[in-house]
Amino acid sequence: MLVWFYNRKHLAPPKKKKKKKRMFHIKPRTIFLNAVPKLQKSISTSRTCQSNHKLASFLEAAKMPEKKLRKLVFPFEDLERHLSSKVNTSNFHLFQPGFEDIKRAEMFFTPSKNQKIDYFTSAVRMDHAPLITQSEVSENARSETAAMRVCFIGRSNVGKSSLIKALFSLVPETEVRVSKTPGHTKKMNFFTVGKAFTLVDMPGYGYKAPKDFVDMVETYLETRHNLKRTFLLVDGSVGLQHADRIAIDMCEEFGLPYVLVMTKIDKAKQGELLRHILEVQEVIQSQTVGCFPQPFLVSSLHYSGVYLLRCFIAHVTGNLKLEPS
Ligand SMILES: Nc1nc2c(ncn2[C@@H]2O[C@H](COP(=O)(O)OP(=O)(O)OP(=O)(O)O)[C@@H](O)[C@H]2O)c(=O)[nH]1
Ligand SMILES: [Mg+2]
Repeated sequence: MLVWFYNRKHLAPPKKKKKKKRMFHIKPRTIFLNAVPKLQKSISTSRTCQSNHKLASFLEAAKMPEKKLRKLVFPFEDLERHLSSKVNTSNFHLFQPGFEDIKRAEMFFTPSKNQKIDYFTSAVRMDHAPLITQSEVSENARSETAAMRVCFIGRSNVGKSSLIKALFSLVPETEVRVSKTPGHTKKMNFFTVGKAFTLVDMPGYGYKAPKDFVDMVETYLETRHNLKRTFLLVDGSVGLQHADRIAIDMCEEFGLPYVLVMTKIDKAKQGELLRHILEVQEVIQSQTVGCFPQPFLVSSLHYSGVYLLRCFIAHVTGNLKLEPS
Protein backbone atom coordinates (compact mmCIF):
# COMPACT_ATOMS: atom_id res chain seq x y z
CA MET A 1 0.00 0.00 0.00
CA LEU A 2 2.85 2.32 0.90
CA VAL A 3 4.57 1.56 -2.38
CA TRP A 4 1.37 2.17 -4.23
CA PHE A 5 0.78 5.47 -2.49
CA TYR A 6 4.26 6.53 -3.53
CA ASN A 7 3.73 5.38 -7.10
CA ARG A 8 0.34 6.96 -7.46
CA LYS A 9 1.89 10.32 -6.92
CA HIS A 10 3.52 9.91 -10.33
CA LEU A 11 0.09 10.24 -11.86
CA ALA A 12 -0.24 13.66 -10.30
CA PRO A 13 1.53 16.70 -11.74
CA PRO A 14 5.25 16.28 -11.14
CA LYS A 15 6.07 19.58 -9.44
CA LYS A 16 3.63 19.55 -6.52
CA LYS A 17 5.36 18.49 -3.34
CA LYS A 18 2.32 17.34 -1.42
CA LYS A 19 -1.44 17.49 -1.50
CA LYS A 20 -2.73 20.88 -0.41
CA LYS A 21 -4.71 20.80 2.81
CA ARG A 22 -8.25 21.83 2.26
CA MET A 23 -8.82 25.37 3.42
CA PHE A 24 -12.56 25.12 3.87
CA HIS A 25 -15.27 22.56 4.19
CA ILE A 26 -18.24 22.71 1.93
CA LYS A 27 -20.30 19.63 1.33
CA PRO A 28 -18.80 18.07 -1.81
CA ARG A 29 -22.20 17.85 -3.40
CA THR A 30 -22.51 21.66 -3.10
CA ILE A 31 -19.19 22.16 -4.83
CA PHE A 32 -20.28 19.82 -7.54
CA LEU A 33 -23.55 21.57 -8.16
CA ASN A 34 -22.09 25.06 -7.81
CA ALA A 35 -19.72 24.32 -10.63
CA VAL A 36 -22.54 23.60 -13.03
CA PRO A 37 -24.06 26.93 -14.15
CA LYS A 38 -20.71 28.53 -14.90
CA LEU A 39 -19.43 25.55 -16.83
CA GLN A 40 -22.63 24.97 -18.68
CA LYS A 41 -22.50 28.55 -19.83
CA SER A 42 -18.95 28.29 -21.03
CA ILE A 43 -19.72 25.14 -22.96
CA SER A 44 -23.01 26.20 -24.47
CA THR A 45 -21.82 29.64 -25.57
CA SER A 46 -19.03 28.15 -27.60
CA ARG A 47 -21.22 25.68 -29.45
CA THR A 48 -20.93 25.84 -33.17
CA CYS A 49 -23.05 24.37 -35.89
CA GLN A 50 -21.02 21.55 -37.34
CA SER A 51 -21.83 18.88 -39.85
CA ASN A 52 -21.18 15.18 -39.56
CA HIS A 53 -17.93 13.69 -40.80
CA LYS A 54 -18.60 11.36 -43.74
CA LEU A 55 -17.45 8.37 -41.70
CA ALA A 56 -19.30 9.37 -38.53
CA SER A 57 -21.97 6.80 -39.27
CA PHE A 58 -21.40 3.11 -39.79
CA LEU A 59 -24.37 3.15 -42.17
CA GLU A 60 -22.45 5.51 -44.44
CA ALA A 61 -19.19 3.60 -44.04
CA ALA A 62 -21.02 0.39 -44.94
CA LYS A 63 -21.31 1.67 -48.50
CA MET A 64 -17.59 1.10 -49.06
CA PRO A 65 -16.17 -2.19 -50.38
CA GLU A 66 -16.28 -4.95 -47.76
CA LYS A 67 -12.49 -5.32 -47.46
CA LYS A 68 -12.05 -1.63 -46.73
CA LEU A 69 -14.97 -1.66 -44.32
CA ARG A 70 -13.59 -4.61 -42.33
CA LYS A 71 -10.26 -2.81 -42.02
CA LEU A 72 -12.07 0.22 -40.62
CA VAL A 73 -14.28 -1.72 -38.24
CA PHE A 74 -11.71 -4.32 -37.10
CA PRO A 75 -8.32 -2.62 -37.47
CA PHE A 76 -6.47 -5.53 -35.85
CA GLU A 77 -7.52 -7.92 -38.62
CA ASP A 78 -5.48 -6.01 -41.14
CA LEU A 79 -2.39 -5.98 -38.93
CA GLU A 80 -2.73 -9.60 -37.92
CA ARG A 81 -1.66 -10.94 -41.30
CA HIS A 82 1.84 -9.51 -40.67
CA LEU A 83 2.28 -11.64 -37.57
CA SER A 84 3.92 -15.03 -37.46
CA SER A 85 1.43 -17.90 -37.16
CA LYS A 86 3.11 -18.75 -33.83
CA VAL A 87 1.59 -15.67 -32.22
CA ASN A 88 -1.66 -16.52 -30.49
CA THR A 89 -4.12 -13.80 -31.42
CA SER A 90 -7.31 -15.42 -30.12
CA ASN A 91 -7.75 -12.77 -27.41
CA PHE A 92 -8.02 -10.12 -30.10
CA HIS A 93 -11.21 -11.69 -31.36
CA LEU A 94 -13.10 -12.10 -28.09
CA PHE A 95 -15.41 -9.23 -28.85
CA GLN A 96 -16.22 -9.62 -32.51
CA PRO A 97 -19.82 -8.62 -33.18
CA GLY A 98 -21.44 -8.87 -36.59
CA PHE A 99 -22.21 -5.83 -38.73
CA GLU A 100 -25.89 -6.08 -37.68
CA ASP A 101 -24.91 -5.62 -34.02
CA ILE A 102 -22.69 -2.70 -34.92
CA LYS A 103 -25.57 -1.15 -36.80
CA ARG A 104 -27.91 -1.62 -33.82
CA ALA A 105 -25.30 -0.18 -31.43
CA GLU A 106 -25.16 2.98 -33.52
CA MET A 107 -28.76 3.75 -32.54
CA PHE A 108 -27.56 4.56 -29.03
CA PHE A 109 -25.18 7.18 -30.41
CA THR A 110 -27.75 8.66 -32.76
CA PRO A 111 -29.87 11.52 -31.40
CA SER A 112 -33.64 11.33 -31.68
CA LYS A 113 -36.69 12.51 -29.78
CA ASN A 114 -36.23 9.72 -27.26
CA GLN A 115 -32.45 9.66 -27.36
CA LYS A 116 -30.98 12.96 -26.24
CA ILE A 117 -27.21 13.00 -26.22
CA ASP A 118 -25.70 15.97 -24.48
CA TYR A 119 -23.16 17.43 -22.13
CA PHE A 120 -24.68 17.16 -18.67
CA THR A 121 -22.30 18.62 -16.11
CA SER A 122 -18.71 18.94 -14.94
CA ALA A 123 -17.07 18.35 -11.60
CA VAL A 124 -13.79 19.55 -10.21
CA ARG A 125 -13.71 17.74 -6.88
CA MET A 126 -15.19 14.48 -5.79
CA ASP A 127 -13.82 14.13 -2.29
CA HIS A 128 -16.77 12.08 -1.23
CA ALA A 129 -17.84 10.96 -4.67
CA PRO A 130 -20.98 13.01 -5.21
CA LEU A 131 -23.38 11.01 -7.24
CA ILE A 132 -25.93 11.76 -9.84
CA THR A 133 -28.33 10.24 -7.36
CA GLN A 134 -31.53 8.60 -8.37
CA SER A 135 -33.48 11.68 -7.24
CA GLU A 136 -31.26 13.94 -9.36
CA VAL A 137 -31.72 11.56 -12.23
CA SER A 138 -35.50 11.76 -12.02
CA GLU A 139 -35.36 15.54 -11.51
CA ASN A 140 -33.63 15.67 -14.82
CA ALA A 141 -36.10 13.30 -16.36
CA ARG A 142 -33.38 10.74 -16.87
CA SER A 143 -33.97 7.08 -16.35
CA GLU A 144 -32.27 4.79 -13.90
CA THR A 145 -30.00 3.34 -16.54
CA ALA A 146 -28.59 6.76 -17.47
CA ALA A 147 -26.75 6.50 -14.16
CA MET A 148 -24.65 3.64 -15.62
CA ARG A 149 -21.32 5.16 -16.42
CA VAL A 150 -18.25 4.54 -18.48
CA CYS A 151 -15.20 6.73 -18.15
CA PHE A 152 -12.10 7.48 -20.20
CA ILE A 153 -8.73 7.93 -18.53
CA GLY A 154 -5.16 8.15 -19.83
CA ARG A 155 -2.11 10.39 -20.08
CA SER A 156 -2.58 14.01 -21.09
CA ASN A 157 -2.80 14.28 -24.85
CA VAL A 158 -3.38 10.55 -25.42
CA GLY A 159 -6.63 11.36 -27.25
CA LYS A 160 -9.43 10.86 -24.69
CA SER A 161 -11.51 13.85 -25.71
CA SER A 162 -10.87 13.16 -29.41
CA LEU A 163 -12.14 9.62 -29.02
CA ILE A 164 -15.27 10.81 -27.21
CA LYS A 165 -15.77 13.38 -29.95
CA ALA A 166 -15.54 10.59 -32.54
CA LEU A 167 -17.99 8.42 -30.58
CA PHE A 168 -20.39 11.39 -30.51
CA SER A 169 -19.73 12.42 -34.08
CA LEU A 170 -23.37 11.76 -34.98
CA VAL A 171 -24.20 14.62 -32.61
CA PRO A 172 -21.63 17.20 -33.73
CA GLU A 173 -23.29 19.95 -31.69
CA THR A 174 -22.24 18.14 -28.50
CA GLU A 175 -19.08 20.00 -27.86
CA VAL A 176 -16.13 17.93 -26.70
CA ARG A 177 -13.02 20.03 -26.67
CA VAL A 178 -9.74 18.65 -27.90
CA SER A 179 -6.40 20.38 -28.04
CA LYS A 180 -2.81 19.90 -29.10
CA THR A 181 -1.79 21.26 -25.70
CA PRO A 182 -1.54 18.59 -23.00
CA GLY A 183 -3.66 19.17 -19.90
CA HIS A 184 -6.55 20.70 -21.81
CA THR A 185 -9.37 18.85 -20.04
CA LYS A 186 -9.27 20.11 -16.47
CA LYS A 187 -12.54 18.78 -15.10
CA MET A 188 -14.51 15.58 -15.23
CA ASN A 189 -17.07 16.17 -17.95
CA PHE A 190 -20.26 14.10 -17.91
CA PHE A 191 -22.27 13.38 -21.07
CA THR A 192 -25.61 11.61 -20.97
CA VAL A 193 -26.47 9.26 -23.78
CA GLY A 194 -30.25 9.18 -23.71
CA LYS A 195 -31.55 6.81 -21.08
CA ALA A 196 -28.78 4.37 -21.87
CA PHE A 197 -25.68 5.53 -19.94
CA THR A 198 -23.44 8.42 -18.94
CA LEU A 199 -19.96 8.86 -20.33
CA VAL A 200 -17.22 10.68 -18.41
CA ASP A 201 -14.26 12.46 -20.01
CA MET A 202 -11.45 12.73 -17.46
CA PRO A 203 -8.49 15.07 -17.24
CA GLY A 204 -5.23 13.35 -18.21
CA TYR A 205 -2.49 12.25 -15.83
CA GLY A 206 1.26 12.80 -16.10
CA TYR A 207 2.61 15.93 -17.71
CA LYS A 208 0.33 18.97 -17.18
CA ALA A 209 -2.23 17.08 -15.12
CA PRO A 210 -4.53 19.41 -13.17
CA LYS A 211 -3.28 20.05 -9.65
CA ASP A 212 -6.25 18.32 -8.04
CA PHE A 213 -5.97 15.23 -10.25
CA VAL A 214 -5.49 12.81 -7.37
CA ASP A 215 -8.41 14.24 -5.37
CA MET A 216 -10.60 14.29 -8.40
CA VAL A 217 -9.93 11.31 -10.67
CA GLU A 218 -8.50 8.76 -8.27
CA THR A 219 -11.25 9.42 -5.76
CA TYR A 220 -13.85 9.04 -8.48
CA LEU A 221 -12.36 5.75 -9.66
CA GLU A 222 -11.94 4.40 -6.17
CA THR A 223 -15.55 5.09 -5.20
CA ARG A 224 -16.78 4.35 -8.74
CA HIS A 225 -20.50 4.54 -8.19
CA ASN A 226 -22.29 2.96 -11.15
CA LEU A 227 -19.04 2.77 -13.09
CA LYS A 228 -19.55 -0.08 -15.55
CA ARG A 229 -16.24 0.15 -17.38
CA THR A 230 -13.11 2.28 -17.34
CA PHE A 231 -11.40 2.78 -20.68
CA LEU A 232 -7.68 3.30 -20.14
CA LEU A 233 -6.17 4.89 -23.23
CA VAL A 234 -2.59 4.26 -24.30
CA ASP A 235 -0.98 6.07 -27.21
CA GLY A 236 -0.50 3.40 -29.88
CA SER A 237 2.11 5.49 -31.64
CA VAL A 238 4.44 5.60 -28.60
CA GLY A 239 3.46 2.44 -26.72
CA LEU A 240 3.17 1.83 -22.98
CA GLN A 241 4.81 4.48 -20.83
CA HIS A 242 5.74 4.38 -17.16
CA ALA A 243 2.67 6.45 -16.23
CA ASP A 244 0.43 3.98 -18.12
CA ARG A 245 1.82 1.10 -16.09
CA ILE A 246 1.08 3.00 -12.89
CA ALA A 247 -2.46 3.63 -14.12
CA ILE A 248 -2.85 -0.10 -14.81
CA ASP A 249 -1.68 -0.82 -11.25
CA MET A 250 -4.19 1.70 -9.98
CA CYS A 251 -7.08 0.03 -11.85
CA GLU A 252 -5.95 -3.31 -10.47
CA GLU A 253 -5.70 -2.01 -6.94
CA PHE A 254 -9.15 -0.46 -7.10
CA GLY A 255 -10.51 -3.69 -8.59
CA LEU A 256 -11.99 -1.87 -11.56
CA PRO A 257 -13.29 -3.65 -14.63
CA TYR A 258 -11.31 -1.88 -17.35
CA VAL A 259 -10.25 -2.05 -20.97
CA LEU A 260 -7.08 -0.90 -22.70
CA VAL A 261 -7.60 1.18 -25.81
CA MET A 262 -4.69 2.03 -28.10
CA THR A 263 -5.17 5.42 -29.70
CA LYS A 264 -3.67 7.24 -32.72
CA ILE A 265 -3.08 4.03 -34.64
CA ASP A 266 -2.97 6.10 -37.85
CA LYS A 267 0.21 7.77 -36.60
CA ALA A 268 2.40 4.71 -36.09
CA LYS A 269 4.19 2.60 -38.70
CA GLN A 270 2.67 -0.89 -38.88
CA GLY A 271 5.69 -2.73 -37.41
CA GLU A 272 5.99 -0.25 -34.57
CA LEU A 273 2.28 -0.42 -33.85
CA LEU A 274 2.31 -4.22 -33.77
CA ARG A 275 5.22 -4.16 -31.33
CA HIS A 276 3.26 -1.79 -29.04
CA ILE A 277 0.10 -3.90 -29.32
CA LEU A 278 1.88 -7.14 -28.47
CA GLU A 279 3.60 -5.49 -25.52
CA VAL A 280 0.23 -4.29 -24.22
CA GLN A 281 -1.26 -7.73 -24.70
CA GLU A 282 1.60 -9.34 -22.82
CA VAL A 283 1.06 -6.95 -19.89
CA ILE A 284 -2.68 -7.66 -19.90
CA GLN A 285 -2.09 -11.41 -19.85
CA SER A 286 0.66 -11.51 -17.27
CA GLN A 287 -0.08 -8.63 -14.92
CA THR A 288 -3.78 -7.95 -14.82
CA VAL A 289 -6.94 -9.45 -13.43
CA GLY A 290 -9.55 -6.76 -14.07
CA CYS A 291 -8.53 -5.88 -17.62
CA PHE A 292 -10.55 -7.22 -20.56
CA PRO A 293 -8.10 -9.48 -22.45
CA GLN A 294 -8.69 -7.79 -25.80
CA PRO A 295 -7.06 -4.41 -26.38
CA PHE A 296 -9.05 -2.11 -28.66
CA LEU A 297 -7.38 -0.12 -31.42
CA VAL A 298 -8.69 3.24 -32.55
CA SER A 299 -7.94 6.23 -34.71
CA SER A 300 -10.27 9.12 -33.93
CA LEU A 301 -8.98 10.79 -37.05
CA HIS A 302 -9.88 7.99 -39.47
CA TYR A 303 -12.69 6.39 -37.40
CA SER A 304 -10.88 3.04 -37.32
CA GLY A 305 -12.16 0.97 -34.43
CA VAL A 306 -14.73 3.61 -33.42
CA TYR A 307 -17.84 1.65 -34.49
CA LEU A 308 -16.56 -1.43 -32.68
CA LEU A 309 -16.03 0.60 -29.52
CA ARG A 310 -19.54 2.07 -29.75
CA CYS A 311 -20.84 -1.49 -29.92
CA PHE A 312 -18.71 -2.58 -26.95
CA ILE A 313 -19.94 0.35 -24.84
CA ALA A 314 -23.58 -0.31 -25.72
CA HIS A 315 -23.01 -3.96 -24.81
CA VAL A 316 -21.17 -3.53 -21.49
CA THR A 317 -23.68 -0.97 -20.24
CA GLY A 318 -26.36 -3.61 -20.69
CA ASN A 319 -28.11 -1.87 -23.55
CA LEU A 320 -27.24 -4.20 -26.41
CA LYS A 321 -27.54 -7.96 -26.48
CA LEU A 322 -25.37 -9.44 -29.19
CA GLU A 323 -26.83 -11.75 -31.81
CA PRO A 324 -25.27 -15.22 -31.69
CA SER A 325 -22.71 -15.42 -34.50
N1 LIG B 1 -3.18 11.47 -35.59
C1 LIG B 1 -4.05 11.42 -34.57
N2 LIG B 1 -4.10 12.42 -33.69
C2 LIG B 1 -4.97 12.34 -32.66
C3 LIG B 1 -5.86 11.25 -32.52
N3 LIG B 1 -6.58 11.43 -31.41
C4 LIG B 1 -6.19 12.61 -30.89
N4 LIG B 1 -5.22 13.17 -31.63
C5 LIG B 1 -4.56 14.46 -31.39
O1 LIG B 1 -3.95 14.41 -30.10
C6 LIG B 1 -4.05 15.68 -29.45
C7 LIG B 1 -4.67 15.53 -28.09
O2 LIG B 1 -6.00 15.11 -28.21
P1 LIG B 1 -7.06 15.23 -27.01
O3 LIG B 1 -8.21 14.41 -27.43
O4 LIG B 1 -7.30 16.63 -26.64
O5 LIG B 1 -6.27 14.51 -25.85
P2 LIG B 1 -6.72 14.29 -24.32
O6 LIG B 1 -6.28 12.92 -23.94
O7 LIG B 1 -8.17 14.61 -24.16
O8 LIG B 1 -5.81 15.37 -23.59
P3 LIG B 1 -6.04 16.10 -22.17
O9 LIG B 1 -7.43 16.64 -22.14
O10 LIG B 1 -4.99 17.15 -22.17
O11 LIG B 1 -5.78 15.08 -21.12
C8 LIG B 1 -4.87 16.57 -30.40
O12 LIG B 1 -3.97 17.36 -31.16
C9 LIG B 1 -5.58 15.57 -31.29
O13 LIG B 1 -5.88 16.09 -32.58
C10 LIG B 1 -5.80 10.19 -33.51
O14 LIG B 1 -6.53 9.20 -33.47
N5 LIG B 1 -4.89 10.35 -34.50
MG1 LIG C 1 -9.16 15.99 -22.99
